[in-house]
Amino acid sequence: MTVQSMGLKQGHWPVLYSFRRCPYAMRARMALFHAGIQCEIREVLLSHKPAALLALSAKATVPVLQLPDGKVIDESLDIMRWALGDHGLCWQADAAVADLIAVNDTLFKQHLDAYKYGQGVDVQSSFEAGCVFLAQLDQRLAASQYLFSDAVSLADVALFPFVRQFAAVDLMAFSSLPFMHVQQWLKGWLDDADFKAIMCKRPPWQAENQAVFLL
Ligand SMILES: N[C@@H](CCC(=O)N[C@@H](CS)C(=O)NCC(=O)O)C(=O)O
Repeated sequence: MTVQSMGLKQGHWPVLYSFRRCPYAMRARMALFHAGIQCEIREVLLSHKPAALLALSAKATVPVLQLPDGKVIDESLDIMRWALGDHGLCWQADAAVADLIAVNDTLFKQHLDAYKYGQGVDVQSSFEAGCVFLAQLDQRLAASQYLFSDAVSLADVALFPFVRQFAAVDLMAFSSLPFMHVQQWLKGWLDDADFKAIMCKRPPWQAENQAVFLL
């Protein structure tokens, strides 16, 4: 779907404040791209957040989606649900899916940050704690191609950017894990054409520049 088919004039499409490497922003971009929702991408430097972003959302995290009617969605999962819900797409997104995403966004994210940034606790114990979650994912992926079935679920798209980040801390350590299914699943996402498209590099957005980059 294009902005034109959504009945929008050029310049009146959704605007996504995003950060290329942020896993929350990746999952939002994946859903928007999958739904064919053309929007303007404003690449944000987290160290220099633009005033326009701060004015939209006091919590000042990315991603933030501003709709042409002025509505603001500043949680990645809400952006995904908006993109998919409003456009009749069918990634499984029931309570079980939401529960797994919640574990990812709380426990796994904590272990990931501690492993990645060596925060406080021992890096090795954070790695091992993260692996407990990966083992659960591996069990699921041994039973089906994706986390809940042989079709993509919201959880697959919501989680893989975090698993990607975990893997990237130490690729050798990740590839040595006995989690063949997770490794294949992640590789599938990294090779995915939509993922390659949403990872396209863009210069940081500046209010005074007129350049518009579309997703
Ligand atoms: N719950 C939020 C979390 C978003 C989030 O924490 N994003 C990070 C970047 S990966 C951020 O913007 N952090 C603020 C900062 O670094 O100043 C969501 O799902 O959208």
